[in-house]
Amino acid sequence: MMELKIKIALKFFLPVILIILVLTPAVADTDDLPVEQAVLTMAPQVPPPIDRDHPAKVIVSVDTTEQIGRLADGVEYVFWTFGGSVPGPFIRVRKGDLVEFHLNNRPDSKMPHNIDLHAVTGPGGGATSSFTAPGHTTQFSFTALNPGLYVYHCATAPVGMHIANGMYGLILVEPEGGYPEVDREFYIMQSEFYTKGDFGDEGLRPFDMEEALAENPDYVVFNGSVGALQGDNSIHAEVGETVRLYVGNGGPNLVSSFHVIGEIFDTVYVEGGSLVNHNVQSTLVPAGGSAIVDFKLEAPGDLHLVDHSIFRAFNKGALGTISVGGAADKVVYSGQQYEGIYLPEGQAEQVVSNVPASPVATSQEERMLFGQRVYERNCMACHQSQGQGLPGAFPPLAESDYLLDDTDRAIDVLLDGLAGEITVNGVTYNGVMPATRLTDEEVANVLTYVLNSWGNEGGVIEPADVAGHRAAN
Ligand code: HEC
Ligand SMILES: [Cu+2]
Repeated sequence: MMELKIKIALKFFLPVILIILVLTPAVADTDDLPVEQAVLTMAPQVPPPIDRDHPAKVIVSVDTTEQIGRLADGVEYVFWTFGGSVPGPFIRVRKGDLVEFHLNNRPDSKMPHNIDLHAVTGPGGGATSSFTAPGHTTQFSFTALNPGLYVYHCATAPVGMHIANGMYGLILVEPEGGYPEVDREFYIMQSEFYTKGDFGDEGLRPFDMEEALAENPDYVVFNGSVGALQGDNSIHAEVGETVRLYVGNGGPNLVSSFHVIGEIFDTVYVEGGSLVNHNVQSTLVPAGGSAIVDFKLEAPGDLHLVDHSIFRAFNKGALGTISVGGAADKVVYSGQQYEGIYLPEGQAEQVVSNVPASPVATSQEERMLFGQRVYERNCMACHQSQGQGLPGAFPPLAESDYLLDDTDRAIDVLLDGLAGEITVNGVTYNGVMPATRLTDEEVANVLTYVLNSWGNEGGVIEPADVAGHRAAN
């Protein structure tokens, strides 16, 4: 009897209880927050400052993509991204905001992705709630409890690889009342790329796990590629203006010694937090960390952003430019005041030491070895590692009838380049092979290597043969 009563009661009240549960918001007092869509910007752009004096519910929606893009001139890479760019979009919220985050993984992705925002207080920074398979979408919410500039990144296994391929960006949580006003704000994010081959080696370059483990990148860049902040992409400001850089470091491995050549940071929000320092030359930006730097522009000209671990700047890409317009103040900076010849006592002339010549092969074995090196640096990007070429683009050198029918002609191909229609093993190619700038020795070495690799039995080319062709032209 008792049991029956409970059953009836349940039957009657359960739907009512369920309806009440569904209608009750998960976070009790966020119910009446005003709702807004986040303004997202791509680097170097920063969303406008927040002028609210109260929290809001901010909706952020970001797609994850896997796409080929430019890493440097002539160099391409398969980037994994937030929002289709590296770094991902800049997100700007206010302390106390409830952020409703939607992660959408494009249907043409091959990998699942998720997001760990360092601004989140909770397991995985959101990663445990945002694992998203290709063609799926997920949602979670968090309250931005702490103000500061925070990195976000993908944290799907293998985590290092998702970050190395470009999955990071910045989220700014403004303190109540915001940061002091400045004239211009920019979004700068440093990161490294690990590729098969060396810096500048052309073609589509795959990720190199061994280099990543050794923390020895070929590229260290600002905003996702070499030159993303140079030339036409330089950022601009005027003398008299105040500039704020929101600087992040996606890593995955290196710590940045962030510096602007020709400026002093008037103010640094150390590590993107609330500690304020003044009059700073270089500030450390940890992997997975940030800094906010402010400075006033007193002199016109080009300022160069660098990682002051300086080989990264001049040899691996970590260079950017702020071109500053306006009138010069000769007291702030005079420009050059004198230039002349300086001869220390007893020295009549200045000597420049000679550049060492490329090594000279003394045996067939060495010719093959040196030739292989020339091939890997100068030919492999197009003709591929086994000389197999790339269908529709680059003809094969392995068992190429065009090559083996007339090995002498190959010397001219290297010296002069080749354009126009040719037929290799019955397939027509109509591309352009640029003339190489190799020495006689190098041409002989690389051709000898090509003629005796991958099933080719094509004999030997001597430097004298190359010299003969050069003279005949
Ligand atoms: C930027 C890409 C590129 C690079 C780098 C390059 N080649 Fe080529 N190569 C081509 C293209 C494209 C053709 C076909 C040109 C045409 O269609 O007329 C070609 C044609 C050739 C041919 C004749 C066709 C054949 O398959 O036998 C030879 C031989 C050759 N290249 C050798 C080399 C060697 C050796 C190097 C390195 C020193 C080199 N190439 C570097 C793009 C390249
Ligand atoms: Cu990912």
